[in-house]
Amino acid sequence: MRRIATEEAFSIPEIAHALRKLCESRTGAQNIDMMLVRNIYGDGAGYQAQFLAPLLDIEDERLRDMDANGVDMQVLSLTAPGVQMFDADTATELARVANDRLAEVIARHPRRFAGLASFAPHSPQRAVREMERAVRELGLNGFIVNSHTNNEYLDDPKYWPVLEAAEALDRCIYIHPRGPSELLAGPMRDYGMFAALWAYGVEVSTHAVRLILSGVFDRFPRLKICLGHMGEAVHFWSWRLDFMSERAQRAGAPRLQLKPSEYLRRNFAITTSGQESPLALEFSIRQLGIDNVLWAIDYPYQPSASAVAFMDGVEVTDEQRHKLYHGNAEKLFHIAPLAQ
Ligand code: VNL
Ligand code: MN
Repeated sequence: MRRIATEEAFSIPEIAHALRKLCESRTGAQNIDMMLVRNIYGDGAGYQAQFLAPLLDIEDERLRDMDANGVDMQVLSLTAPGVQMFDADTATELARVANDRLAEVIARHPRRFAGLASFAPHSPQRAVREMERAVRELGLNGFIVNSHTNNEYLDDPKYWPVLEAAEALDRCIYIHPRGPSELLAGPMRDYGMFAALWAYGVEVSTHAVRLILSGVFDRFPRLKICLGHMGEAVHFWSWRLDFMSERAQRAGAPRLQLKPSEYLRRNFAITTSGQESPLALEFSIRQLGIDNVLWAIDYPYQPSASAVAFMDGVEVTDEQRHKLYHGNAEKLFHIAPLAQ
């Protein structure tokens, strides 16, 4: 059984270095992303400092971990917050370097790695050029964006060129979490909620609902958005989103051609990164359809072994397991199927 893991994080020394500089230059900042960045890239005191080495390693320990756990391929993406905390010029340049590096690694291990391209949303025109280069010249498999950029979301018309490019290039945009935007962040500072425990899901689910309700999927009907962490629970709200959005439209919200639940089935795919609940998976398959659910680990933040054990063990048909483990990923990310 070919296993393709679809939300697997990496970084490069240039970006780790730039993030470390950011920690030093904004020491007083209470910004949640700075808490996150310090955790990994700061003075080594952060509780997540152990992730820095495995993020930077792609071809040694990572490949051994994949071999040991029967993971055939990782779809790599530049880890959060990506390039989005830097100024537009720095972000544009670092995205380009990260994409080049990614393409080089994939060229050396075409059966082991695929990759999602980064871009700097804060400079939409240059982002579009990088997206085109990433697909046409580098052959990358899709795009990654770490949710908001300077507290703005992709439904903002200034970002429509990015959505248009993704649709035209037929590559999905994977919306990965970062620390929540300013006004969502306040209540997330306590009890360890600020990142993967809770805040990440609030941030990305809010982003997804904004996209749906703004009507961008009527403008870009073939745009595909991928959400990790079992869809950040957005589809759990399908019925209520449908019901309440009708009410909101009657009260002046943008008119939508479809119901939110219909956009979720048509324009979204979700992955199981960092969510090993069989019940949540069963619900997701029934709500979104088996073709829209993909397996992921969230390496190195989550262990490969339990992610494999989870997907090996869930009670689905063989045909469904094939789709979850690789068939859907091959289609969504344009990965060549193995010769029969
Ligand atoms: C992620 C997941 C990041 C779990 C984390 O810390 C974490 C991620 C930065 O998916 O980016 O603990
Ligand atoms: Mn992740």
